[in-house]
Amino acid sequence: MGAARTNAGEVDDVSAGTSVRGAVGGAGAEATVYVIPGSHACRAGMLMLEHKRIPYRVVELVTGVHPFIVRLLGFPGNKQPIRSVDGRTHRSLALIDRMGTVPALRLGAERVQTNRAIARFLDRIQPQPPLFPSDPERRAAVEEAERWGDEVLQMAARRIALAAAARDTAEIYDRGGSGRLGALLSHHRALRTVHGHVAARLAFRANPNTERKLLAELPGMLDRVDAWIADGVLNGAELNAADFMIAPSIALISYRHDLRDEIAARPAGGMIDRILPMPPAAAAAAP
Ligand SMILES: N[C@@H](CCC(=O)N[C@@H](CS)C(=O)NCC(=O)O)C(=O)O
Repeated sequence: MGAARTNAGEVDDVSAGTSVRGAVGGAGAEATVYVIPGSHACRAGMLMLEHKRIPYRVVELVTGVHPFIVRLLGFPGNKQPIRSVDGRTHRSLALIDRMGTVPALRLGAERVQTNRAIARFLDRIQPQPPLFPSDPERRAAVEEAERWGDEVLQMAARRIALAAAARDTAEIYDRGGSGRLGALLSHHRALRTVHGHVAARLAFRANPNTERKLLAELPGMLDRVDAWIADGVLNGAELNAADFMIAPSIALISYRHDLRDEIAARPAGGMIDRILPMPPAAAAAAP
């Protein structure tokens, strides 16, 4: 089904988290997050758990069969499609959405899917530190950025990265074997290539035509992120749910050699350096 590891090495203060675990989940309850390797969406969920200092176990599922596995694990999936490509949800995407997406979080008896639901669930069970500002106006601004990060940027980032990887993995950092989000799709190089092709063609329609349009839209999307940073909605003193939603998508786009410098030169580049710094071992893989 997948490989399990704890994130003990990744959370600064596991002992602080242990007491939290007892408080939120009852005796023995442990947070488990089901993911696929290198997923920007999954990293958003993991970052929120780390923000809350809730220790969690990561179970990596095999990419491609993961929607079926999360369903078998008792997650409900989505009655309505939650994602679209070029303004519509085609049949294979609708099927995957119905089966269910990752990140999928299990904590005690609770099972929560989608980052927006996970953010609200985490704020409910453990209010501190918050994922949303308490001031209603500032909260509305963060929620707007979070929604855009979920509905627009997350899919655009996935398709922009997939379009390059499906053409030639040499177009992305370390051929997708390492980077800010780790190895993408699979830890095995050959499988990564296969998954990339299948995802690009079947699920996400990432091809030279759609890529042209996405790349034309990218500067506007990055401007939007930079404007939110300038307004203090993103990358402020206290990070929030929108930061954790958006930073992994920018990090994924920056795997592309041809886009990395443009991102690095922007405030959005500073944001990913703060939230998702390049792991030292991955930096060594730089060309
Ligand atoms: N936007 C949702 C969905 C996340 C999402 O699309 N997850 C992907 C992994 S990156 C997934 O499970 N996809 C199923 C598939 O496309 O096969 C969220 O942030 O929770």
